[in-house]
Amino acid sequence: MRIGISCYPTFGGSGVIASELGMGLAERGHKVHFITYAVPGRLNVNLPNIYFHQVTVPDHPLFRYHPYSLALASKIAEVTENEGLELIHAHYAIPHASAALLAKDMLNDRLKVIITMHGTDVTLVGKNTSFMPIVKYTLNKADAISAVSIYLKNEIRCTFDCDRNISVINNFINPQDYNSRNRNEIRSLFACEGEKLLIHVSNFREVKRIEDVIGIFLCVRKRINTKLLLVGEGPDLNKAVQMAGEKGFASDVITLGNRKNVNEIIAASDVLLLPSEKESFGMVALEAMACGIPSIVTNSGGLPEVVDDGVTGYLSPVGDVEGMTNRVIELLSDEEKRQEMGRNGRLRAQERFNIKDAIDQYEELYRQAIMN
Ligand code: GMT
Repeated sequence: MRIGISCYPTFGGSGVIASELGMGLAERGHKVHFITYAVPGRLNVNLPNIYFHQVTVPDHPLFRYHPYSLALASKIAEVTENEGLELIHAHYAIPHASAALLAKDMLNDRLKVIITMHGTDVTLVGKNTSFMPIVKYTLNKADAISAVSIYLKNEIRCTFDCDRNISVINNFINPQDYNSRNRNEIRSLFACEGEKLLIHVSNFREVKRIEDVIGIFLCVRKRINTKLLLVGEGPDLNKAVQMAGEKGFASDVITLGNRKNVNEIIAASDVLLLPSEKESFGMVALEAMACGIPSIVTNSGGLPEVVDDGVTGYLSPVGDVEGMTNRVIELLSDEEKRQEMGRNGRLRAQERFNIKDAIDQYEELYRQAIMN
């Protein structure tokens, strides 16, 4: 197939999934064209069958807000004409899927539009009154829709009163990208002998409850010699550093920014913290499982579909800093248990969330959309 993919080219889970999917499809012989404003962080453009088309928005004195969606729609239409795309797979409803529908209209329907809803495009952005009508329209007009968890599928149904068929295709990992080969070497960059390492990876937005990450770390730090790695960038990152600094632990919190080798950094840690208000899926918890690292997560949104409570990590109520602290201390004090949970997680990630199955499911979704 000749496939277009549009996504946010950032380090967030939706960009990671779009990139890994594209590379997996290319490996199976499909021609995959990425259409976005920058090369996605995880995409290897040097692979056969992978192409990149940059969307640019010219500056103009009349533009108070740059019309990226329109430039994207024009680019999708242009690439479809030039490369004979059969379908475009849009990750995140706004603006990717709505722009793809506009391109489809420009091409007199000669393009199928497949949307994968990722989470905040439903739970935050989609619910906003400025966007609700366009997301609803987009869902009604798309040729096929997928959601990354059962939770998200149900949210789409309720939020947009949507009775369309929605396929649940879970996020996935490629097992060969996750190993602990460099664990000791990377660990020694951050922790001294005998020190433990907690890790949090996110875009540091309100929904991630960064104050709980720091609250848990500070309580654990009182009992066990521990450092905290913060990977990613976002508005609440400085708040986190400040909170730790106020308690005199600034030097134990290590900020790493966005990292391409996040897999290796997670694999070098002991426990992942993800105390989010809500996650449609929680890609980083799956990545931690694939690395053999247990996670402490909240039992909200799609997280219970990813983390098996007491088997691959622990689920706690949102805001239960004390409960999550106790779980972390339990794991840091019992290396055998921590490793056993890690092994369970790795196995579950490989068996239940394998890239091969996910690509099979996406290919089937594409075929159905093309046939209809
Ligand atoms: O809005 C975000 O938080 C970023 C967004 C993304 O683009 O990666 O994350 C969402 O999609 C991920 C990939 O499917 C999921 O793993 C995350 O759980 C989801 N974020 C939320 O639901 C908050």
